[in-house]
Amino acid sequence: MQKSILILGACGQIGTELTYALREKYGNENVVASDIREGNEDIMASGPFEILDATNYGAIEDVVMHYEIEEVYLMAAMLSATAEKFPMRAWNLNMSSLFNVLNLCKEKKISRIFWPSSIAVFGPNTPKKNTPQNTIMEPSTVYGISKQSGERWCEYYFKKYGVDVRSVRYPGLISWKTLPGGGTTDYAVEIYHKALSDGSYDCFLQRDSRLPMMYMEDAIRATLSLMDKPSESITVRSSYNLAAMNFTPEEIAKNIQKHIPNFTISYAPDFRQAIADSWPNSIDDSQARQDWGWKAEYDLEKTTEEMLKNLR
Ligand code: AKB
Repeated sequence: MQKSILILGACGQIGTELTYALREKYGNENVVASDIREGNEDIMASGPFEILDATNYGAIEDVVMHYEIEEVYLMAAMLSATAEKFPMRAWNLNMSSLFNVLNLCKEKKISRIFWPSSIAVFGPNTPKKNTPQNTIMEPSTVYGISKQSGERWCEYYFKKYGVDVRSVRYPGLISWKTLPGGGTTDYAVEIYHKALSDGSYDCFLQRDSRLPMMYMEDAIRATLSLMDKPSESITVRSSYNLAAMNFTPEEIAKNIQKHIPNFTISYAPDFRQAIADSWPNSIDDSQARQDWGWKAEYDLEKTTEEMLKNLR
């Protein structure tokens, strides 16, 4: 099937792998990667690449018109830890980029949008275990507030203007191809790098902080699968809960020790501990399973094997 696609934030942690997957599926020339600055050379060389600021409506519109774009994946965002340091910049980036793509779709310049939400939409008063699709949402972080507001706007644009926007609440994502930047779940990637380079890791979360996580391959598969489904099968237009595994820093360390017996971990919780404490331990994703057949394939065991094998 032919389709022309634009990815905003293509050089980030998810954007990079999404670009590879979409180019593989739809052909390099049909997938325009863009970012605020030059980044991953492979992404820039393997297909069309544009320097694009996701907060600039006019600039996005020009690229959309030039390449006759049908679908936009908006992956540009400021994540939880960085957003606590720059609240207004985070709010501006996360919200204005979303309004830009929602409005492009409302104006019928594009026909479909993917926008990622996060487990950060939940807050301290949300049930922590098996957090349901519909529950108390009182996020206490800037990032979480922007994602929850974004979800409300997505649903509003769908109901009011028929905008075909689709979304999942990503848990912490683990990949070996790209490093994450500015998130609270980043420790679960750093730990593999440090285990191999130093044989030890000083974790910024405490030993028993349980958080929902997912291997990147699962996250990309979920994203592509949701975007492929007929509109009628999508009953959630805010954002779908999505789950794969959950673990604590101590559990991931023990798992790594099965492969690197001398690996040691120490704990020095910083400001990110409070963010982690406000998020769920595990997620109920039965709505996504029911509506579009979602099922994760990677558990912690398999993730550790893949991470260590590829990073070695
Ligand atoms: C973060 O830690 O901020 C992100 C997220 C869970 O959305 N990885």
